Amino acid sequence: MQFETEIVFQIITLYIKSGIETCLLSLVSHCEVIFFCQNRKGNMAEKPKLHYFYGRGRMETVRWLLSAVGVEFEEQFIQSKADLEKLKKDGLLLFQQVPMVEIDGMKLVQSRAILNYIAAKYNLYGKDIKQRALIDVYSEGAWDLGEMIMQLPWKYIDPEEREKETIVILEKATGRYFPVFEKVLKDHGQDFLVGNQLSRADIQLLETILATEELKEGVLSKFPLLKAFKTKISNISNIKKFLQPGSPRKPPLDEKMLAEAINIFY
Ligand SMILES: N[C@@H](CCC(=O)N[C@@H](CS)C(=O)NCC(=O)O)C(=O)O
Repeated sequence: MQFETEIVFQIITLYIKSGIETCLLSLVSHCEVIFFCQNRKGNMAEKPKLHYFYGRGRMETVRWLLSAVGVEFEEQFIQSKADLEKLKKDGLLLFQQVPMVEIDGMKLVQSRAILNYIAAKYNLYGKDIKQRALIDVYSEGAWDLGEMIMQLPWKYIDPEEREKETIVILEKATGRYFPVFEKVLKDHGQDFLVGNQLSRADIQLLETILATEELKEGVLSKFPLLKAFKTKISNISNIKKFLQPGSPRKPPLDEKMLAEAINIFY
């Protein structure tokens, strides 16, 4: 503000000294400077900061949504129990849990609350409350399947049990979840799940489809519309970028990452 006042003062002085034309020219260029500075300030303040361990877990969908809308973010990785304890001791985690996202002056926790906020802020939540309800229904369906996959290495340490559970999950994917989404796409014949525009439901469904395919290639073979949906959503430019190597997208949890995560949380 001080800077802006100073510029106005300079412009008045210029008007007195050199007349209206020089003064107007100067006004235009100074306004550009002010807008540039304000924009930079705004953007800097808005860059969200994600606190989680280096893994997908309950933060991955947050990374997906932000990336899909082209919002850059920082990641503060929790690498040890001590890192997590420090966040707790500093009073930064409302329920002593992560994910936590610093965004717009808030320290948001609860993964779904974080996703709701991002979806609402970046227009991924439909046009009215009915669309929003439908988007919630589809996102929650995708989340339920995704959560089973995410928890697989945590819950089933024994390889044989993990194998058995993988089969159960795949049966649920192809018997319960994918048929619903295939039917939705068939019934309205549109490119997106709700309201013929991109919403969090499309992004969350794509995330879950890809995670399911990591369990078994070709799992979409009986779902032609979901296959086409996958290709279409994957090719949206921000999403395409996110799917390329070097993006903030995290790999599936391997044994090493799992051991590190167990050390942090248990
Ligand atoms: N309902 C919460 C659950 C969060 C949660 O369970 N976080 C785990 C890591 S994924 C955690 O912080 N565990 C440490 C603890 O509970 O002390 C959410 O969805 O964000």
